[in-house]
Amino acid sequence: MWENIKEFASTFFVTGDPLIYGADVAIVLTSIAIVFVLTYFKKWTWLWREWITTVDHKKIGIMYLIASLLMLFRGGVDALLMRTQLALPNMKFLQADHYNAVFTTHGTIMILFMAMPLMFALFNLVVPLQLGARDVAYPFLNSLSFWLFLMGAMLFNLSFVIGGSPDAGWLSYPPLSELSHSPGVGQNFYIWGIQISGIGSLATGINFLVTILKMRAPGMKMMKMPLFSWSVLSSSIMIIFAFPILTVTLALLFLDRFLGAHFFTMDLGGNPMLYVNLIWMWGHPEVYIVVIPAFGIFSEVVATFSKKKIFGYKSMVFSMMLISIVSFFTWAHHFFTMGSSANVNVFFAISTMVIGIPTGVKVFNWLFTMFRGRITISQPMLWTLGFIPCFVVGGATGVMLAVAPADYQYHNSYFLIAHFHQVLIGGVVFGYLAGMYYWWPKVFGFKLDDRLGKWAFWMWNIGFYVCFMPQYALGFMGMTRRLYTYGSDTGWDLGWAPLNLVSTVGAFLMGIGFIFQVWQISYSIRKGERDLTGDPWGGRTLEWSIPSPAPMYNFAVEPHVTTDDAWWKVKEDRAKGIKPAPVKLEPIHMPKNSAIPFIMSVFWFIAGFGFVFDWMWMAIPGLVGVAGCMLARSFSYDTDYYIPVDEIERTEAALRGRTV
Ligand code: HEM
Ligand SMILES: [Cu+2]
Repeated sequence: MWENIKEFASTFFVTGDPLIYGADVAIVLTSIAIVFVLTYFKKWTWLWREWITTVDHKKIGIMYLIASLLMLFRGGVDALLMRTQLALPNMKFLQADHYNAVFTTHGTIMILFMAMPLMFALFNLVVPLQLGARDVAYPFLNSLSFWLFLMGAMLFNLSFVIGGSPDAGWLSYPPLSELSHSPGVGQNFYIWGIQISGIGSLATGINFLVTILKMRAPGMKMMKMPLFSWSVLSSSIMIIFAFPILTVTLALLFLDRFLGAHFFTMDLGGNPMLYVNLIWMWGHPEVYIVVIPAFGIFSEVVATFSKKKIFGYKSMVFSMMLISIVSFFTWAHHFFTMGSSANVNVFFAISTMVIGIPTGVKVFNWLFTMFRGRITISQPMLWTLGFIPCFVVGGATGVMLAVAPADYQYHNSYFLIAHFHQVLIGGVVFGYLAGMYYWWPKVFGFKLDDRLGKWAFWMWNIGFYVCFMPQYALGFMGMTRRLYTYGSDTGWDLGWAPLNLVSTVGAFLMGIGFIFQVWQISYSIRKGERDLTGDPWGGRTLEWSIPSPAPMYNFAVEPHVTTDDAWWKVKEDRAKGIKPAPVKLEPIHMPKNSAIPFIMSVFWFIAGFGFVFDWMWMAIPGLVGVAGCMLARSFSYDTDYYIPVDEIERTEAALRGRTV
């Protein structure tokens, strides 16, 4: 009996590495600390009422923001571990199999559990306010999306201490990810972590598509909509078409592993390249899903801080929509070396290069907006200015990679690693950070400290080039990706070591940048400049017309829109002495909180955990619980309420008293 338990525990818990024992201790201590603090300060009901059961888009946005910054930390630590191992030849810091696990979790976490939720954070925090709406179209579904994401992310992260991490790369190619080559549970954690959060992402795409199509303030025609909202529309459409492909692909891989099917095996009619094609049919649109909203953010920031209307609004809209379509026809550029015919490769090479055109149009539009503008270099603008050169070089190296015959040299080399980090960090991370700094005062009611922010920016920006420029050269010098170490012959004779060392220094500079940001946030919570105006930057769009932080119903009266840059117009009218027509307050219709999204996601977690370990006694009750929650939701009719006029009056008086 005792022997059995011991044997089970030794396979169930990951053992043998000091890093992992450290993590075990950290997890236990943090959990105890959280429980203690919540109990000591009697915060359990507050947590449940205000956060866990909330359907308010603003609070859901804040929860996404916190979760994604934590994931940025985890993914960043993974990155530093890898860079430490590669700093010098023959390093003994990480073993080969451990290195495999680390690049796998780094890539997966950064894209799916950092970039995606950070993007959803901004969708939630900004879109309804920009549209003049009171919430998203489906607030209940929105909460469900968040909890599914969080449970999926937790399941994935658990593999670090329980069962073992996945280690077949961030896209989990077969045959490596098949049972024959990865018999452990790591790959199952990968499949279920992503499946569960993927359902949430799909639902978010649907939610924001409908929100943008149906919830805009009266008078806001599509072509009067702010560009960030346009970018969210473009991204949501891509999510809706791309995520089902991911779900099906991972489901088929699961059937291979779970039931011994042969979709992607090497024998009995299976074909691993089928998987590679399918996963990139999702994977390529996925990178545009995360980068297009960054373009939207830059458009808002550039216009606001140049004190000008965005240059080329229509061409901006058109290029975003064009990119979202063309991005579905480029996937094979990830495996030009597969052996398809020259004609096939030519098609994908050209479609890839075509994307450069609308992207270039956007870059010129930003430059023309700044041209002769009254530019203020605030923090959001700083990240935007850092982004432009970085993204342009990243785009140019992307076009180099798109040259199919040349890709036989670049493929899977460090040149590729440098290229995609350039667009992912320079485009996505810089973009979302610009967005975070821009909308932070709207969300929290205070600005983030300027001086610490500048330090953070320069550390990130300089660190970025120091880290990734040498990697282009390393790629040309023959260093391949996913390499866990190199000998002193290549290291010193071929000159890999000095470049790798420089690269590692750059990575740590970015790490210091992140520490500055943590410092900046904790400092500004106490000392940050309060925003009493609701419009600290002189904004142009509707979110700046209401107090910061916004009241729970956002707009006391529905705004009526007549032009683009709707709030700018109101301010111009006011300056001319034109008074807005008096309005009458009416009761506001709001959705009620619900515990079902959280409970349902916990059941998904239980089901997922059961499937990971092949424990049907756990998986089936989990699924039954999910079905039960669906039924409970179907029969709950008490889902909404009205905020009475006197309560709105009181809230507004308090807010305006403080704000005007
Ligand atoms: C913050 C600084 C970052 C550093 C220093 C860094 C470093 C690295 C390193 C050393 C690798 C492994 C290369 C290899 O051995 O093949 C890697 C892979 C990867 N990184 Fe990053 N990274 C950073 C940020 C990011 C971000 C922000 C994203 C995405 C949004 C990202 C996505 C990826 C992906 C997808 C892979 C490929 C994983 C695989 O090969 O399966 N990284 N990164
Ligand atoms: Cu691609």
